[in-house]
Amino acid sequence: MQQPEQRDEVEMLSLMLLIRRFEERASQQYQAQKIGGFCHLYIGQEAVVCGAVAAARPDDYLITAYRDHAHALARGTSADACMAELFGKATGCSHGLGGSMHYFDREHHMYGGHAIVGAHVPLGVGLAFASKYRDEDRVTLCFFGDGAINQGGFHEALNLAALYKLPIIFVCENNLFAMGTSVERSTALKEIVERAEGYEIPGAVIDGMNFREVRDALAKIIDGIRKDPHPAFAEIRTYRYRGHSMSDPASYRTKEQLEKYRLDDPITRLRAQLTREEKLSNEQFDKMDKQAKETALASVKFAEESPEPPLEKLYDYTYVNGASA
Ligand SMILES: Cc1ncc(C[n+]2csc(CCOP(=O)(O)OP(=O)(O)O)c2C)c(N)n1
Repeated sequence: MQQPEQRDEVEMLSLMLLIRRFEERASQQYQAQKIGGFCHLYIGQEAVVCGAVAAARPDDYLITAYRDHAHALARGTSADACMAELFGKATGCSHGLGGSMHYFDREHHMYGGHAIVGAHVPLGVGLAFASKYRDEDRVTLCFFGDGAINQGGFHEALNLAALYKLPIIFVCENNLFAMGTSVERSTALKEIVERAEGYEIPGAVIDGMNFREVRDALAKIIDGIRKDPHPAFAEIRTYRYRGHSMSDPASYRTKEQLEKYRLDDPITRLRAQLTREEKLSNEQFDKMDKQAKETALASVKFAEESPEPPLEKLYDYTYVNGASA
């Protein structure tokens, strides 16, 4: 049986850097019109998925919404396969047929990449049901935004997960906004975590700008689920620095708010923690950052040089044929 990833913190910092540099390159390529369709960046939220992945086992199921580049990279999908997917190339992680919002990597147990707000939450419950049905001890990590918690399917999913005691952690990445709508304007509850109480699901509030806090809090919750299957809910408070998608100037929020969160940057914070504890030198950090930038740049070259998917493949991969996950 696979063990938790136990990745060391310097390695996780390097992963956060890769995610950040990858998305900066993606943004540049989008502006150069090399990438079509939608493109939602995760910049600012890196500690959430990295903390979660560090707390979980590589064979635990993971599912998320459309802001999914980081979730694939954190799980081990290569930057090449991620960039090629943005370019719509056959070497992409969804064979170039999904694009930014539909990353998929079965080998790394990353089950999407879903564009309809809240619609994948019941799918996450399905994954958790599958592990219970097959008597596996895998936990499902189901990520979604604050915009998903008022959708009908979300409530049906939580109810079923509680009723069947399914091994799933609902991870709400509360970045304060659903497109341009702030949580206060969309949600009757003051505290999102209280949503879980209505289903007798235990909940926790976690600082999503702090990698260590995310990892440690989720490790405890996941450990509890593995020992005694049940659903849990984590509201992870975070912030996206960029607009909702590439076409959003984000005029609904103040410069001061953005600046406040930038000062609390998850990469800077983990770097400072490690430096203070003499686990990381400035030279090491610079080297890791240079490496992340080179990997991101190389992924653009890989994507550019990759072939388009052939026309006859257009309807392939909609459903998995045969084999179980
Ligand atoms: C059912 C549905 N309604 C509306 C949309 C349009 N839409 C796309 S993203 C989004 C906001 C979702 O925000 P949130 O869930 O908080 O995630 P975040 O973008 O903050 O990661 C909306 C309303 C959609 N994709 N699906």
